Amino acid sequence: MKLCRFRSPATPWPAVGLLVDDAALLDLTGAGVTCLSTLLEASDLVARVTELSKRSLRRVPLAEATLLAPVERQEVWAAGVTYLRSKKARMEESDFSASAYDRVYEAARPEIFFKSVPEKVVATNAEVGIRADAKWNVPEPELALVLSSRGEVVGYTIGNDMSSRDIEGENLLYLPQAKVYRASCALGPFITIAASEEEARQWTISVKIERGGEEVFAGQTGVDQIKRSFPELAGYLFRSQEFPHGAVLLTGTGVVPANEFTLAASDVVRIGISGIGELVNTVAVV
Ligand code: DO4
Ligand code: MG
Repeated sequence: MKLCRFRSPATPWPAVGLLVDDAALLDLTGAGVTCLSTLLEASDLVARVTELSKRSLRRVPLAEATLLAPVERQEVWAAGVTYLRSKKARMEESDFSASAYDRVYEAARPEIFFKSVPEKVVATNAEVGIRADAKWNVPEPELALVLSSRGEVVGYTIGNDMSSRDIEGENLLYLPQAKVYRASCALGPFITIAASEEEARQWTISVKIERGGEEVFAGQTGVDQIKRSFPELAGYLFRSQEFPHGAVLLTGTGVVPANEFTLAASDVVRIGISGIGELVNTVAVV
């Protein structure tokens, strides 16, 4: 079951939708559901959405809908160095920080950093940013855990943790600048619910980058390569802090292009996760 936020010619305000037959959205407004983060708080979410799916609600063809980022009031955080590939890439990027990456990969406490407030998250088909003052920029395709205020994993979406590798590599203390800037976080298009961690670990994550219609990078990994369990990551995020509206937690990247590669303006980044869909964004210098 896949939920989303969308607009359509008949609903120019953000509405909550349920994907049906892979081709249409059931507009949940008619059932009184106007806030996705409130719906995600339901203690019996799967039963509630199953019941909604049986109602005779307005159907909007997917082609007529503009999909919005599936966050409203949730802060977005990100875990890092959760895949061996990420640890190796960061150690290559900086002698200065290599031991920090090596240590955090093995440590009990994961790396977790703040990524975005919801209003700064970009949706599928919108532009993601590369910093004007950075020279080495990459997308980071990541599975994102959608967490309730109770810290439970209630769904999954696709995240792009856009990153400036030269800024990050120059000094670890520059990490917030490498990670948090205009249009540096994309999420969407759907939130898949009713999948266990065991099922999600069978999904593949792929990324394709196109430049002028040609593919300039393609890579793939599996969710099963994430070193830490989902409750472990969520548990650390929720230590000593509350998220009254829930939170989104990106789980780290396992696909890193070769060191010679950097994104350019107008590149198209396509991130697919088999159980969720495809997040597509064009790159712009910001
Ligand atoms: O510490 C650097 C960031 C790590 C990260 O974002 C990742 O592994 O995905
Ligand atoms: Mg990342």
